[in-house]
Amino acid sequence: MTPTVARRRETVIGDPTVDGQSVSAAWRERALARFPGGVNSPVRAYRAVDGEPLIIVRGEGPLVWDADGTEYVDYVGAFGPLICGHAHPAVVVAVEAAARDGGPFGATTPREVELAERIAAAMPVIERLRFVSSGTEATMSVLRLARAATGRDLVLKFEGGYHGHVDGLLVEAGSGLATLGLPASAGVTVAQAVETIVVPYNDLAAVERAFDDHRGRIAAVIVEPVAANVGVIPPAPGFLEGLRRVTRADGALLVFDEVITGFRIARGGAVERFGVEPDLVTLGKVIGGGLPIGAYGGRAELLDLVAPVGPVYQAGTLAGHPLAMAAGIATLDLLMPAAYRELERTAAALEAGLRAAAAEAGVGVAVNRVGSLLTVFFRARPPADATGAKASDTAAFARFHRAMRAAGILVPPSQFEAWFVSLAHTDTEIARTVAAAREALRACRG
Ligand code: KE4
Repeated sequence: MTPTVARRRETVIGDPTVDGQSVSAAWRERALARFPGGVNSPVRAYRAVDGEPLIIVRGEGPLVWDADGTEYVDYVGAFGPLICGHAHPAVVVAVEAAARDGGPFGATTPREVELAERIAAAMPVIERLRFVSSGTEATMSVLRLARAATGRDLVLKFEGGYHGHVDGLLVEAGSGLATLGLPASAGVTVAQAVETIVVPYNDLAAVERAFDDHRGRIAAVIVEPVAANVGVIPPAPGFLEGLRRVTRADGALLVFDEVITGFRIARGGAVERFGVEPDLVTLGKVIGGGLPIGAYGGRAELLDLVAPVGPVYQAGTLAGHPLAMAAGIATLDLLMPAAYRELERTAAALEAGLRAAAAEAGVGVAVNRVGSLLTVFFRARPPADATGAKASDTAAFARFHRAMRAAGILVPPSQFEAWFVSLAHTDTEIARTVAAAREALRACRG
């Protein structure tokens, strides 16, 4: 069988070689001079896979091209926002129109209202919301609101839960911290960390013990209703329902961090998929169609505690940015029921193909999938929490990642990041991916 190799696109940005090095290498050198690690977000550095970070110049549908013209089937999808694929025509047209209208204006615009109304229609628990410019701002703000609403200080999160780089939430977090093996972040004070209680995901007994130990002092439980920052780990049966029961009994608020799952695993996110109603929800990624966005929302009586109505201050120069609103509206208008059926079909085909490829190669992997979120864990059994995920063979994953990249398939550069399947991925890309995985898994047996 001829080895699958990455395809090259005839148009290359700049000269294919610069002083004898590739165009990508030249860009990496210049980036290293300007950004820590040459990146504007740590997980892009490819350190966990011993790879040279990609310099990507263009994307279209399910594909991206690097600065040397190499083509990749993309499962990073900007880590979640691009559920409709790269440069979807409807999104491009909407953003162009918004750009022509000028702005931002430092004032409310109709597009903000239109996006908020679409979100509320899909997630009725979100009677009111506030747009911000990132998921981090959303989670930071929602915890300030929860503390104000309850008059309590403590927050409970889960090992491996990643909720953005909010000081108090960087304790035992996932995503880049898990990727880099960082238990927490330097610069977070003891005072900030001590107000965060951390228990294992899917461990309801540990949650109940925490509430027994801190009766009446926990403002909120913040949870990824599907853990996706230690790889994809679904909630155990009854886990989310248990969180709802325990928080309600104690007077604490339940926060679903749906920055990844919102409009991804269902139009109504985890709230719809699992039928458990939190008090507050954070959103991001998909609702901005790839432009900078975040949102936090919930019942009106809670959100009306936020300035200018109430005493909780939160603000943002570019909140509700017209171009992000336009991209979000265009994206959500593409996410009709048929779209979720297609995402399910495509992602299920990918899961089945990967399982078959691993079985043929005789490599023990566990594939976890929820909708179009998927992770191939290099361990025999699917993990139920962060400890289990971190027991994966990350060296084998790194070999797999490198082999897939050489075959023109871009898997997220960490065992602890989810693969994102988009509406742009067709049977063609799935077949290319499974063929490459068959070879890559054989090669990464070590
Ligand atoms: P941002 O501040 O990165 O927009 O969102 C923070 C955030 C909040 N909540 C959840 C559940 C998240 O997954 C994230 C951010 N996700 C990571 C990827 N796992 C962003 C990628 C990156 O840090 O570069």
